[in-house]
Amino acid sequence: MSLQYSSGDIFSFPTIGDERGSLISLESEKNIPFKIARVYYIFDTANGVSRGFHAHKRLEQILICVSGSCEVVLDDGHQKKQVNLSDPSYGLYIGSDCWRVMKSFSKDCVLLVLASSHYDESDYIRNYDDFLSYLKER
Ligand code: T46
Repeated sequence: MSLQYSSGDIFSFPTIGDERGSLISLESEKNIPFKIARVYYIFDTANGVSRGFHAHKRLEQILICVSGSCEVVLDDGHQKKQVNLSDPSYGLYIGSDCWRVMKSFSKDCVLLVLASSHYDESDYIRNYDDFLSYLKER
């Protein structure tokens, strides 16, 4: 667990550019603060759809909007923070114990996610009241 980072932290990735265009390199435990175990991407999101509505008990992730734009609302049970993602050179860190909702996807949005663990449904808290109870019990 990268305890020095908090959900909502923004990572800035150096762009390597030349006359051909741009390139960004992401490396485990270098500019990404954990070992990358899984990569997935969300695209072709239907108009008006919001996703997420869950928290994770242990998972750490970096979200990068590599095309288009979307908004992410983070909620730690006390405060909400909204982050707009529209630049592939920035990544949004989300750690454990953070409720997230992704919304306002542009038609061309491709949201790339780097995750610290393999997919594990038992790590999800998918009910908001359960999330609040989980925070209280810890
Ligand atoms: C998160 C946000 C940012 C898999 O089989 N493997 C996977 O690696 C993932 C991520 C999902 N799935 C299955 C589980 C569901 O049956 O794909 C289906 C859709 O997943 P979900 O409804 O959880 O998708 P989102 O967009 O609400 O949430 C996803 C991630 O699940 C979640 O960890 O933080 O993106």
